[in-house]
Amino acid sequence: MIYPVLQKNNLTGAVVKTNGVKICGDLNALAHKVFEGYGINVSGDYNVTVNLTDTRATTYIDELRRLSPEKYVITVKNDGAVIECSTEKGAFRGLNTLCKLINDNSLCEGSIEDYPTFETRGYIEGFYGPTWEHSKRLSVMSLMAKYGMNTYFYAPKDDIFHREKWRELYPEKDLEDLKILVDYAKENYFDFNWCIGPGISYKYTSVEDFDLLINKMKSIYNIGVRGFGLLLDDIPWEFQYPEDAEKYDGIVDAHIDLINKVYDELKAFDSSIKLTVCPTQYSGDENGYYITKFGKGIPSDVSMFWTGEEICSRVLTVRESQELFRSTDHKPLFWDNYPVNDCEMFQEMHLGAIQGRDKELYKSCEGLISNVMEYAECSKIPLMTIADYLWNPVAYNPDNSLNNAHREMLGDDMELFSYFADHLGVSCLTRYSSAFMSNTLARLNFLVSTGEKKQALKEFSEYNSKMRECLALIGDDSKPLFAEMKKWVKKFSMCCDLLDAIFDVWSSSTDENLAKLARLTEEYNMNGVSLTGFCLREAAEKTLKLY
Ligand code: LTM
Repeated sequence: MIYPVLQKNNLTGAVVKTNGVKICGDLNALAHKVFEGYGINVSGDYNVTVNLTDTRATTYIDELRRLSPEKYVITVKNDGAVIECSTEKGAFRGLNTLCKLINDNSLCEGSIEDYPTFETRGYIEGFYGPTWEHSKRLSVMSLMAKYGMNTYFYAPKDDIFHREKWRELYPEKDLEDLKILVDYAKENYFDFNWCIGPGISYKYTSVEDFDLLINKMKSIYNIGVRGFGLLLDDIPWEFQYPEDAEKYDGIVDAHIDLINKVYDELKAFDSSIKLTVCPTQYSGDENGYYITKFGKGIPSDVSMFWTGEEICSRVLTVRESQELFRSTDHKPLFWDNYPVNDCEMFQEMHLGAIQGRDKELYKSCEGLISNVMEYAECSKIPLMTIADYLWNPVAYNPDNSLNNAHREMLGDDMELFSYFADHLGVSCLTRYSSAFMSNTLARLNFLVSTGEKKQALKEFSEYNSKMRECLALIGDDSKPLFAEMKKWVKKFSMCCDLLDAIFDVWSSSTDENLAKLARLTEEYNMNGVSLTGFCLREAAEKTLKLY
């Protein structure tokens, strides 16, 4: 099985064995690059032909009633496969699929017709906290391109040239790194959007500020960027300068004026430029005064971010999306605040699969952009599930998608890792404790209360050994993924100590064992890092009372 799930998979014939491919047809260099990226030998004898053909079959999606440059069709025969598509993007997607099938040993005779359901699928570095290292940016983008995402927004709140020093141009080195990222995005068929958030100090009546803003955008245009974001989130609702308050009726009027002026200036400069904006009210009531006026006041082809009914929304629904369109004349471009874990969420680690987004959301929105965590390696796990959902929401299954993400990141260690990850359930999507732990503790309690203490101790000991095995795995901080999770690994280690202490009291309730359990319980409760919730505390506290 490969991910994202293919839309129409008719690979039902005999298994095709390849010992490497021979690349023919169009886009030879691209095909070489993709196969080599998957470690597939390109001096083999299995013919792979890419045909660029702009036909109905390669461009039109019947089910969605729209055209897509990313659609492709693959025919697989015993002696070769043909990828048909209308653009390089389509070829890139088809080649990725073929590579995954070969590496998964699931290439069979038959055909595939595949295309993305959501048009805009991507992520934003839009969080507060340490910005991603340059190398991490490249690494995440490369992986997400393999999973079919196509859009990236650069908007780190802690890049001072994005907000505080928005008037200043980037230092040379920063600009060089940005250019590398912009070029990398092109190679990976990503639309790159660079964002600026001037609102904390922007003077809406100042010609000088306007010129500085445009000048900054042009400096970014010069490194190849054609997508821009003007973000007015998390800025004061009140005017900062008396001249602004005098000129405009309200803050929304100033925002509309600014956006229209920026848009006109950019379009006059290069009509291919794309603008996305984030309003100051970006969640909640779709019919509020600000957002209604804002949406109707800005050009209809400017994209508008929206985070849903909440800043970090448990669900995103067709209903709210349609309502926003009705009130603002803009389909939302969802800024999905998952897996981000900044601000008040800094003690949580969000590794779960995306859920709670309507399967038909694509019909009423422009797309979905996920706001990531400051932890780039960790973000890859939920991002893969988001990419799966966006490509094929009908076939999306959170558990299967998450399993695949674990396999991608951890290979053979995926099972052990999934036990650990199960303890990190708290996020805006769900508040559940670890199912693994609560089921185990419930079973142990049951055994004890029905007089099966010996069996309970046996199972408890097995469980604790498993937890220790997990700890040994994640304790290896030479691995980038685990290095990012130190805080949660430490808490998991406390969790293992606490479980051992409960076990010791169950085995022998000496004063010494009870005192140790009391101390570890307090230490565990005092540590604010979010791991399992209630069930472990309950087990510890009940043990202290009962023994
Ligand atoms: O969500 C938006 C539009 N803005 C900020 C983000 O920068 C931040 O990462 C998230 C999560 O805390 N919340 C916001 O309000």
